Amino acid sequence: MSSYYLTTPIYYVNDHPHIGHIYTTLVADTIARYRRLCGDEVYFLTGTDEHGQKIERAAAERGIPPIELADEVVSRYHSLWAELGISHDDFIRTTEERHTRGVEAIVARIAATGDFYVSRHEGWYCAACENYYTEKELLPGHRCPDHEIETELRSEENVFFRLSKYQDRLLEWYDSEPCPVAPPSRANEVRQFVAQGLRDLSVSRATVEWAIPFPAHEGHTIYVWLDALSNYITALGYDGDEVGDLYRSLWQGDGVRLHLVGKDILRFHAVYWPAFLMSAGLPLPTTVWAHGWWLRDAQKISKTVGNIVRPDDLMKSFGTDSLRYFVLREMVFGQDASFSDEAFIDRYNSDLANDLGNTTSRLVTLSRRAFGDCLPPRRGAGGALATAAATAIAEYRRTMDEFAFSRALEALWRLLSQTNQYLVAHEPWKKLKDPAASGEVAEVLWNAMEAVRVVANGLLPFLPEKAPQVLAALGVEPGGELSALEWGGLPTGAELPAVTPIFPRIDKKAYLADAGDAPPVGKPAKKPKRQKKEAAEKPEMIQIDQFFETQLRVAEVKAAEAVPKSKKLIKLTVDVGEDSERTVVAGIAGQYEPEALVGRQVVIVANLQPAKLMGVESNGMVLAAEADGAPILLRPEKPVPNGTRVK
Ligand code: ME8
Repeated sequence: MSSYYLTTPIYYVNDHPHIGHIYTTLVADTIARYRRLCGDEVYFLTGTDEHGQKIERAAAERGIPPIELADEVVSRYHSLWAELGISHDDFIRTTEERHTRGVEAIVARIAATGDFYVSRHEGWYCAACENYYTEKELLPGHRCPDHEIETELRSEENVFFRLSKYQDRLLEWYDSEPCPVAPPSRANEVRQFVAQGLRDLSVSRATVEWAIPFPAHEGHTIYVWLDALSNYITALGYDGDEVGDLYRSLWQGDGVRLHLVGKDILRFHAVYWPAFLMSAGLPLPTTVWAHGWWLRDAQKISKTVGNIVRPDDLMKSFGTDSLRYFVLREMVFGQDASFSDEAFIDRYNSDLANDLGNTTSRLVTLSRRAFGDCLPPRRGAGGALATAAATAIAEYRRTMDEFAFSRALEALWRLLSQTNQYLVAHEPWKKLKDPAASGEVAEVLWNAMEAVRVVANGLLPFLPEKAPQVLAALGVEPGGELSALEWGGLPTGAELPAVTPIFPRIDKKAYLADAGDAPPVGKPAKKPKRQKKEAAEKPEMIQIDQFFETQLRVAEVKAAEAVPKSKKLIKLTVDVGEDSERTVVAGIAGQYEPEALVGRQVVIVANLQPAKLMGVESNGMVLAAEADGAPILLRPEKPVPNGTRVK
């Protein structure tokens, strides 16, 4: 068993987390979960970067001590990581004593090699990067090339680190096999930067108090990046000569030492950090992997730029696994990607609700119907679908090893689509009542469900909450090893639980609508105010049995009243036949008076999950045609008995 140590950046505590921080951490978590399935001894570290001017200033603006701000943001990180199912082994804070001790030990080792000297320093300082720039690196107006904010011209006496001394060793390191900086385009950038010549680096600050004091240099504190980067080994118990077991096995052993970072901080990880380690005579990371940026309006999503996407709304509305799925499917790892709510909902509806959720529930429904609430007995060796699964598994494993997460997910979705084609070719739903076809139905359903089981096992690193639910729907336990991906793991004839929706469809219009309360009809998700956008939606094709999963019935309105405090909603009491009445809430108040509705027949969706609208529980949805944004109610051409099925 080999060790696999992986880290995220430690995040600044000057503000609460946003989608960018979530992304890196989700990627790390997905890798950690995958490597555990591969049988590696995984150790996954994340944490927070709490010193420096940025934090000092943010706390001052709030009128609180920096540690109070840090405690507040750290608790947000802890709860967010718990909500997202992040499976980290440790969370380091740079204000912890174990960290401070380790940083002092690293600084002492660098000092012992003679790589520090004191000199006067003048440069353009960006407080957001905590970094000096030369004039030619800046944007017009002396603005920071990363944050685009104005920098300050500063002059101070600093301790310098002899970075220039490590230029050749760094270049040699980049040329080692396999290249320790990835992806290759980023390795080239770093190589070019270093090859141009390195200037020594100022590693102390005379003006920043919220930092670790620089040993032997009174009045100076340690540069926040030297402090922060050290977390990767202080968290393992690096403490000078007295190193702990974790450090020994994970940092000195021959396993993987992987730093995942955004491209904004590649230089710190692929130039400064290895140079510090070389100077201190300590082992280097095996890989620094820099991913791209999440953009909004073509700009990096960032606290400093102020165009952030907060995860809370999305997670509350659609569940954390859907966010995990979206970011890993949508971003080609290494490149930039754009975040939008629309893209999020489209992906959710087409991939999760339709391809994965509907395929699973259709198969379970068919199997329960044909085999007395059980899985079919196994027949045959799987044929073409087993071959397709073997191809998908091989592609999945190869791409997971390369961190090509979107391609790994594509491979699984290709198998889902092949499964659906296989079902369409065999049409088992037409043969359920034919005893002579029972063997064929068993074979087709078993194979299709086995393919979905394989997909769900492949999804375990991505969807730690939902993938086990898909497996449970198929009557199987999640596999703890990668071998669970092999064809043949579905039991034969085991009992199947009744179908419950795993990925309920999102009403995109309702979510995106800029309305105060609810959309005209239907079940709205709880939503923040948003821009109304009409997107040309491609219709998705469904099977006839999917349509029949929706029960449409004629109902008669027995009573109607406006919902208090709502401009749009009317509460209807409807009779759906056999003397059964229920409440349905409809967003039609702009077009209809409640009294005019009494006695009228309408068409409702009768098997919709109940939903609360403005505090009133709605048990169904009234159908209406939408003309110029206004709902026009449907009714049968002539009266029919209440409860009549519409198809
Ligand atoms: O830089 N897209 O912390 P930080 C993708 N404390 N990823 C993004 C992103 C975006 N728009 N915005 C942020 C720091 N990230 C230092 C790190 S490590 C020793 C010290 C992610 O809070 C990405 O991983 O600014 C980026 O590198 C990191 O958050 C920066 O987080």
